[in-house]
This record gives sequence, structure tokens and C-alpha cells, in this order.
Amino acid sequence: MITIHHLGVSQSDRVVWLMEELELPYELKWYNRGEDFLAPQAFRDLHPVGTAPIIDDGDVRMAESTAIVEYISQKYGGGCLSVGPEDPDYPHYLYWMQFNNNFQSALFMKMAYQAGGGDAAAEGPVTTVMQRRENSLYNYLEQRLGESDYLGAGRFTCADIMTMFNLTSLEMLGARPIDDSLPNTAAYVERISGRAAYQKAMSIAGPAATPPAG
Ligand SMILES: N[C@@H](CCC(=O)N[C@@H](CS)C(=O)NCC(=O)O)C(=O)O
Repeated sequence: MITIHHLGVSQSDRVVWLMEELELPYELKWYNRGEDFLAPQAFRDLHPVGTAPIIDDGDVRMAESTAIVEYISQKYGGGCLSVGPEDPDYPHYLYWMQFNNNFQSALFMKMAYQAGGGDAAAEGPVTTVMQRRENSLYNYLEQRLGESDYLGAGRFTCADIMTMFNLTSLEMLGARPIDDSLPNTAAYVERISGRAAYQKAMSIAGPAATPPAG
């Protein structure tokens, strides 16, 4: 059985969501963030990279959610939530599976710049790149969701599981709110939020969830 090392309020909730979508059994090990909101030492000791999520599958220990999600989907989900090279949507699937890390690079670049006293509204090459990347990512998201109800294909896939956290939980770190200025994206968030497996996973491991008793 897969063990999910879950850091509270983190993107490891997407692994729980995938397991609920696939109706697979799993064990959840919960780690609370420290007062600095970072992963505690016990979590960082699990893997050289030390970021959430981390899973164990027998002797295999993995980090990096994009890799974990595709691994579980292929190995235990028969690839039913993945898109293969024979499918015309394959390029979409690949792109939207990577969107998470693309998006977070842009957000964390901006956060780091502002934390160092930089004015994100000032003119200059760095602020231009930051703004351009942020805008282009939201524009492409909005465009894609005007063409398709789902990101990776015409059906729900792992690419949707990879992306939702960025459109919901990351607002607390300064990501743009998904509101009426992004109507296709707002409708998408509402549509995906209605999934039974999503709601169950968020009640177990989402940002408002608390560690299981005991
Ligand atoms: N690209 C990585 C990002 C992982 C990541 O940044 N995880 C955050 C939680 S959302 C984390 O571990 N933060 C705590 C820390 O770095 O101390 C993935 O998708 O797994």
C-alpha cells in the first residue's frame, strides 16, 4: 500500500485526491508545519529534497508531485487518468502536467523579489519578465479553458489534479484570485470542486483539514 507523507496545508493534498479518484487504499502520515510555516525536520529527513509530497511504495520513496501523480496513475490506475502518445491530446496533457512548476516558478520569483524589498510595479527587465510570465500563464489558462472543460484532454485527467492547488490554495501566498476577471477559469474551479473525490480528499488533507485524531 502507498504511504503518503502529508505536510499540512500543502500540495501533497493532490496525491490524496488522486488516490480518492482511483479508489485506491493508502496510508496517510501527517506532519504539521513548524511555526515558520516550513516543513519540520522529521519531514525533511525523509528525502534529500525534503519537499511535500513524498510517498513510499514498498522500497521506493519518491518526491515531486508531478512524478508521483504520473507514477501512481500509470502503475496503479491503469493510466485511466493519464493521456498517452497515441492520443491527439497528448501535447496538451504534457503541457498542463508541467503547468504547476511553471506557475510556481513565476509566483515564487515574484515573492522572493518582493521579500527582498523589490517593487513589483517598478519598471525594469526583471519586473517585466515577472509580469509578462504571470500574465501569459493566466491568459493561456483562460484560453485553454475556453476551448476545453478540462486541461489535459476533453476529460478529467491528472493534469487537472496537478493544477487545482495553484488556483485555490496558492491565493494565500499571493497568487491572483480566480474571480470574474478569469471567467473560464472560475467556472473550471467550480466544476472541479464539485467532484466527490476532490471534496473527500480536501476534507481529509486539504488546507482546512486537521490531522486525524490519535
Ligand atoms: N515541485 C514540488 C514542490 C514541492 C513543494 O514546494 N512543497 C512545499 C509544500 S506546498 C513544501 O514542501 N514546503 C515546505 C518547505 O519547503 O519547507 C512538487 O510538486 O512536489
